Amino acid sequence: MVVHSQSAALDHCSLIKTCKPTTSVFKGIPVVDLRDPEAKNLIVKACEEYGFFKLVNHGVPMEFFTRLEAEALKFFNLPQSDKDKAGLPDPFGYGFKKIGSNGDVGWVEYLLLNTNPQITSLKSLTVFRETPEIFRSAVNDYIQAVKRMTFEVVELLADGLKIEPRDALSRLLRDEKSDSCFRLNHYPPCPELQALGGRNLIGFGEHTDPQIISVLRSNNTSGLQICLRDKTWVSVPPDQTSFFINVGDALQVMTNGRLRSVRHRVLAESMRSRVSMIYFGGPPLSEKIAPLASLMAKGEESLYEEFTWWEYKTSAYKSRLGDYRLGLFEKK
Ligand code: GA4
Repeated sequence: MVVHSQSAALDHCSLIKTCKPTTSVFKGIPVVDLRDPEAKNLIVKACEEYGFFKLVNHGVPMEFFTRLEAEALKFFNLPQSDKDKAGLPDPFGYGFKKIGSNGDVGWVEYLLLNTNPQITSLKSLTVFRETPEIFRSAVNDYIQAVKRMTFEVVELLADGLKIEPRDALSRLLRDEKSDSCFRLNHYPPCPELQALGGRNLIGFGEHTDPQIISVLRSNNTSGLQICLRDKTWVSVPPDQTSFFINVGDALQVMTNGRLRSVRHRVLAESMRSRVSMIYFGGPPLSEKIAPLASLMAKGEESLYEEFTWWEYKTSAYKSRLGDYRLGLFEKK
């Protein structure tokens, strides 16, 4: 996404929403140290209060981040015509401004990849010409390490919530048919933002993630915001060494609303480019998504109609980004 002139850039921006700048950098993001003996309780508390937390001491080597970030930038810095050869994200490939298939747009370009099986056949890799292997191994190493760490996190969460068996969540992510995906986002700087009267350009509009859990790592740029329970938007201070973890819609249902998926969005920066990498851990398509029996109090009823992940995903992919997608599945 190379910006040629101010007017061209503003043309580009014209469909993309802006919002008032939010000044509040939130100091209260819960931080969980994966090696803390109390981690399981802290994860539960963070997920209950915010549906979101920062994970430190996670054991994934920084080298995996920097290698993948460099590879991602190599791709995003290719000429637009080369990137376009990578194939549209239907569902996996390269996307430029368009998000989903229902008219949502953002100041973002991205690669969307399947995590099962390993990244082997993605058409977009051919644009790397002589270096597809380097990209492939950077993605695979990163995903493998992040998955392993995520399994541990959801097992701690299950422990903390006293879910039985302990692998009730992690087995869904470990399953070779798990419908998980991976996204590399690039939010180019938008210097012309100043011309928009100090407003912020929406990089990725507000939404919740449909899956069980999402694990994000970004470079040191700000932009990520979460919506607190009182509906205020707050900025998450960036930390390129840590992960940010989101509760997704499926986990909300599996905990019968005890944990809530967090609404979040990304604002573009005017001077620096943001790169983020997100693993979305989802269950197999055929899996029934319903409250886990061990979490239900005596006589408690599910807040949701029963559905499979395939049904939910199909419905989600027909929705607009900002929709409250679980609404369709709530019991009346
Ligand atoms: C949000 C979480 C993931 O990025 C994603 C997104 C997907 C897409 O970009 O194609 C969706 C969005 C996400 C939710 C609603 C639908 C589908 C765009 C959109 C408008 C890959 C996912 O699984 O759902």
